Amino acid sequence: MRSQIRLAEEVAAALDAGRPVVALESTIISHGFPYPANVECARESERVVREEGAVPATIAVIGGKLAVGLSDEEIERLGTSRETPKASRRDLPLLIARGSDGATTVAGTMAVAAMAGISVFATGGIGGVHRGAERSFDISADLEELARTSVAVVSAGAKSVLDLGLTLEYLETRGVPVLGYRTDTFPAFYTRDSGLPVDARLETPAEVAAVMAAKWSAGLAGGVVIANPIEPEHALDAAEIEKIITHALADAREQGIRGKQVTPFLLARVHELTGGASDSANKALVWSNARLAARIAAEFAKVARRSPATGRQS
Ligand code: PSU
Ligand code: MN
Repeated sequence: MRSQIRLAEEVAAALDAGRPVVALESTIISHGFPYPANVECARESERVVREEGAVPATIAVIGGKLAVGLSDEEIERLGTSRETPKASRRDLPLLIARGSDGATTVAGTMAVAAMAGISVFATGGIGGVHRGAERSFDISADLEELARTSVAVVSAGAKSVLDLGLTLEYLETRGVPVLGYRTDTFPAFYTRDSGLPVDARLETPAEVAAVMAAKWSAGLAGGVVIANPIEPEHALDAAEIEKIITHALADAREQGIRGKQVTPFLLARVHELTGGASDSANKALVWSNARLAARIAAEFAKVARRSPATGRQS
C-alpha cells in the first residue's frame, strides 16, 4: 500500500474480508452545499450506506494524506472551512507535497478509491463537457478518469449546466459504458430525463455487478457510469431549472469565470438563484445514489468472492 494513503480501520477490515465498501466524495462537502447542509448530507450518505450493509469510505486529502474513511471531526472540518481546495487528479501531488487538505472531485475520488481497492463510488452528479467547450476546451477531468480508472460511479447523471449530448459522446469515444438504472435515458440531475439515450437499461444491482465483473475480468480497464434518476417526488420542474441554469451561465460569462472555478461558481449560483430550494432535491438524489451503490457493492462482492479474477485491474 502506498504510504500516502491513510485507510480507516473499518474500511481496511472490510476490504481485507471482501465485504462491500462504497466510496463517497468530498467536493460535495466543501463546494456542493452551504454549511450545515453539507455536513448533514455527508453523514446521512454514510448512514444510508451502512443501513444497506456496506462500509462507507468518504475520501479527501487530509493533511497531505489520501484519506479513505474520515472521522466525524474531519467531515465537520471540510464542511466549515471555506478554503479547502478542490482536488482533482492533477491537484493531488501538490496537496500531498504541501501536507494540505483537499476536497476530492469525482476524478480525485476515483483515483484514490482505485488505489485503495474500492470498486463502487456514489456521488451526486458527474462533471462533463461544458457548453461552449468547442471554444473553451472545458471538459471535466472526471471523463478522463472514467476512461482510465476501474471504478463504477453511481450518479444522477449530470447538471444541464453542461452539454449532456457532448458529454455522452465523449464517454462513448473513451469507451465508458453508461448504464441506465431503470431508465432508458440519461438523467439530468434535478430532472429524470434529458431525452438522450443510455447504452443499456438495467433493472437490478446484480445486473450492474455482472457488467462490472465482465468488463474488468476481460481486461477492459476503466470506469462504468450508472445513471440513477432522481426519485419522482424530489424532481424539480425542468423549465424552471433551465431558466436558472441559463442565468447562472450568463453570470459566469459576464464575470469571466475560468478553469477550475467554473463548476463551483455555477453550483453556488444555482443554489442562490433557487433560494436553496434545490438543496433538498440534491440531498435526496445523493442518498438515493448511496443506497443503490451499496446494493451494487454487495452484489459485486458476491461475484468477486466466487471468482476473484473479476476484481478491478486499473
Ligand atoms: N456537479 C454537481 N455537483 C458537484 C460537482 C459537479 O452537480 O459537486 C463537483 C464534483 O466533485 C465533480 C466536479 O467531480 O464538481 C467537477 O468539476 P470540474 O467540472 O471542474 O471538473
Ligand atoms: Mn473544467
